Amino acid sequence: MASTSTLPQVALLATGGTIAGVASTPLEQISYQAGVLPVERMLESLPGIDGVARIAGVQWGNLPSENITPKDWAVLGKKCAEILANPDFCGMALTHGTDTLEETAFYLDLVLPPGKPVVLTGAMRPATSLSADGPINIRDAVAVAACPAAYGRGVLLVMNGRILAARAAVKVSTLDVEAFRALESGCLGRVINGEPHFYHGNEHAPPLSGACAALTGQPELPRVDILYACAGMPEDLARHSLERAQGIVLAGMGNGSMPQRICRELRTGMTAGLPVVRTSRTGSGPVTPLEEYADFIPGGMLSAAKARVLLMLGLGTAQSDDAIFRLRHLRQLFAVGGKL
Ligand code: DAS
Repeated sequence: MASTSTLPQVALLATGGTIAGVASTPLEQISYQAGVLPVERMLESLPGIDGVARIAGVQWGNLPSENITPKDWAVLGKKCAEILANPDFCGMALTHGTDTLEETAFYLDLVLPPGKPVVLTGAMRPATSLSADGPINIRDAVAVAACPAAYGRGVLLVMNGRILAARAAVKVSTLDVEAFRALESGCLGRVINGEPHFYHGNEHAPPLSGACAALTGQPELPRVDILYACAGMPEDLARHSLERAQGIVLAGMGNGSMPQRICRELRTGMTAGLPVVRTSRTGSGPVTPLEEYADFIPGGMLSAAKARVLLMLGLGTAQSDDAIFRLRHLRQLFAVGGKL
């Protein structure tokens, strides 16, 4: 084992979630309080972690991730940029609740230029649980953050031994420790017995990584609503969002389709310059351009939650009041960000 002082240094930034959660007994896995333990306590449960990297724990917050907001993304993005600019660190890992981990990860991917590894992880069982998954996930995330082969791959997510790209990872299970998948593109690699293995090289920078760096730390992003399409969906839901939001993401049926009445309603907004992105509630497969929806922006491979993050940042970077220019800019962003 390398002597501790020659090991790379990784920042471990803790934001809360189940990984820092506490239940009343070791047998309780479902009912617990998320975001309780401080980062030092989480590190105490990791004997041997000092053989992977030197770790500097940073307590950013201790929130259940359902309470994380775009304002928090801004503060977090700024903090990450500061840490990454520090030459003492070769990379960073973040602990985060799994419920909105994919949104924070994609936000960070869009605002942090690809370079030093940024690796998010979480847990599906509280820290007090029998067979808690948090400690091993932290060990694996730190190993990836310290790994030269992880450089330049954009923001990553490591859970249950799988290494996933932030843009592709989605939470697919309410309870399983195998909670995240990249359904179409698959995982980038695995951590086997603490050692990261990537299946391919990193010669291609991930699409859009760092594309919205100009907005790092920007606390106010435009409001974008998600509308979930369903049979007989009332039009006033669409009307409500059209009156308040600056952009809408439709979690459509199948290949991003919607009831005709909803389509008509959304078109009134689009005519006035409000962009609407079509995604799918199915959870997998691309949403393709379609003649009948030519005025909508196709979300491609992006889930509704990720399309919302991209639309918020895309509207923020459009820097023009001209609706045609804005729409062209957004179409380009989605063409790149949403491709397989
Ligand atoms: N409530 C969840 C959250 O903080 C717990 C978790 O999955 O971490 O996102």
